[in-house]
Amino acid sequence: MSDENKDNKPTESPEGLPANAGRRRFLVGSAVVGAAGMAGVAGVGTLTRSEPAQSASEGDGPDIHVAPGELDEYYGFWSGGHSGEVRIYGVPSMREIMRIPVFNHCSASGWGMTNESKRVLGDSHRFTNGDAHHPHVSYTDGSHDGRYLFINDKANTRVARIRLDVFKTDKIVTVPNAQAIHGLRLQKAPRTGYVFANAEYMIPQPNDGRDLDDPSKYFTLWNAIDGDTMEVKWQVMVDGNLDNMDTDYTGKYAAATCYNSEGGVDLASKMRADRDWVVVFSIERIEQAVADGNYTTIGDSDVPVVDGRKSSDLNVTRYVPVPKNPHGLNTSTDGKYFIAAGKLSPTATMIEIARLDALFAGELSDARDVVAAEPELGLGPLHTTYDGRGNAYTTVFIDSQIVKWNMDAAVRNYNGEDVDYIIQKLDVQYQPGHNHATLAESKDADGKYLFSLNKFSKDRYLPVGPLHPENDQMIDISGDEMKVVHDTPTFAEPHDAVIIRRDQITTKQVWERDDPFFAETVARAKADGINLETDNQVIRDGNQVRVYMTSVAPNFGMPEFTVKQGDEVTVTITNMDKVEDLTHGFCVVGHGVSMEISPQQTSSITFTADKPGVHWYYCNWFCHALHMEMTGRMLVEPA
Ligand code: CUK
Ligand code: CUA
Ligand code: CA
Repeated sequence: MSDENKDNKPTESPEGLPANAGRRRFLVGSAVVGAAGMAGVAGVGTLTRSEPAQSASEGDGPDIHVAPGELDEYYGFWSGGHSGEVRIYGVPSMREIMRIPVFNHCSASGWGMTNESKRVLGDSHRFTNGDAHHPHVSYTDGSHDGRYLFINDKANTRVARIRLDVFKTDKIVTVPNAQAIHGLRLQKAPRTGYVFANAEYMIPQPNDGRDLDDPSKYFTLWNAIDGDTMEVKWQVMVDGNLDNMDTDYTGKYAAATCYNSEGGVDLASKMRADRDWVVVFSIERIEQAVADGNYTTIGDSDVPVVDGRKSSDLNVTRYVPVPKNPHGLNTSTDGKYFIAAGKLSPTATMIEIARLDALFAGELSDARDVVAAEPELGLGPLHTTYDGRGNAYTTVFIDSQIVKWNMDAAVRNYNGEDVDYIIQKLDVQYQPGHNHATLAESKDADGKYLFSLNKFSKDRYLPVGPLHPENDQMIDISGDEMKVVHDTPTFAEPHDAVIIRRDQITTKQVWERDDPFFAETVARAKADGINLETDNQVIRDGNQVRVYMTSVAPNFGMPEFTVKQGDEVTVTITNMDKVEDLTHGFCVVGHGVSMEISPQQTSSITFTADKPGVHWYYCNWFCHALHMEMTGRMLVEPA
């Protein structure tokens, strides 16, 4: 580690000039003021900062340029935060390849408008917002298997599954008896398996108007969803709330942070205790309790609820005290540790997974005996990632740095050896939340690139008014020293990302006609006696009118159709083009109707023809030299 970095002094640019000294000092200073509320309450004292030691334009990083026409090495899945979507980047180019609408509605693809997407959204279709934080790719034996991506919705308490063969959301479940799904992780072995989801907020149970202002009666739940069926299998009652979580590499244990052991409902009371906890879940003990009928249910829900509170004698959980208001929890890729970041404590707590059997068996006198080390890292530790070479990288929000540290050295230091575990502290711009290194949520961590998902971008981009993008910085970690090599602005607001090798995903470039995504629509057509691949026909069923047509560039199968004012019209279109990348669209002017119809896909959309007259429809994905001419008329006869 270089001394400049250790002392956090400015480095000089090659020309011998301090890098943007005055301007940066001012802006970094203001970022710290923003964070100072947290620092102040945490009692960590006044902060002083110098300008960043390194910026992207300095130094000689690796060649991260991916030439036009070349493909990236990795897929990066970025959560879209309260945009409700997922974004796909190529890594290392950071070219945004695709957006997948999940909890949001999408004007381009018709997500939230088409019947196929409404079936996925179910009852929660009425919400047009979501808050997606934690994307995770399914596993087999601790490696990503590229089947699915799962992601939480904090805003409306949902969990979604995205198929990685077609990059479409195919299931969304609303978790009952819960409010705000935050931490979400997957069973890593033998496979996914379970999707575990933390419900963050404590509520009366059932939340039907009872105990409104009696927080002592509130509690929250840790939830297990079957990744194959997307059904909620069981829930576990806990003390305190639940923030982030992770699972081990054997399928036996999971652990979640709790920042509100106090059960507070206002800010001050959530910070009263010096220690909160990490709650450790024994998956086999929970399954056993469910199998033995040792559960209750809550309200209208029939999901088994197992008591995992401290007072329970079922022994399905253990509460490990850790310093004040912990946040991120990340399993080291060697499978040895759950590492909880301290947030209001400058430490991270390493919980040794090998000691958990003894903890559950009651062989340890103190739950703290599972702590292997508690290295001091800096101010505001939030999340940790790994390089697969024994090093951990923790974001420190208030210090605005990535701290690279060695896990073995931290354990030796904790055991009294005089050994330094901090390897390097790198300034990032500015105030990082999650960080994520390539393959670092699997046993295949390759220690190549690390992303720091910074909450503030300040001066890093051309100004665009009061609302700023976030700044996701790519850091080369392949060598001894971390180097910032690229900045990517992102819109509201990636919390987390997952990066896997491109060979771990196999996609279909053209839909298969028997794909379950539109199976119900196909079945409906069949019941109407329609062959979707050849027929262009209008079926009237009372005031419900079903319009079936094909599309082949640059033609819709029907250049016009006639309905009556007030009819409920369902237009079903099958794109008979087989050529890769030949997507059509269908948009009816003035009716809020828009949808994607990719090659060999069947898409349908339902709307009311409430205005008499001529209403043009057109293809809205550019498909052909005569794309503009790919139109038709809906003739609406007055009632
Ligand atoms: S997170 Cu959800 S508040 Cu640190 Cu995983 Cu950003
Ligand atoms: Cu079909 Cu544009
Ligand atoms: Ca607390």
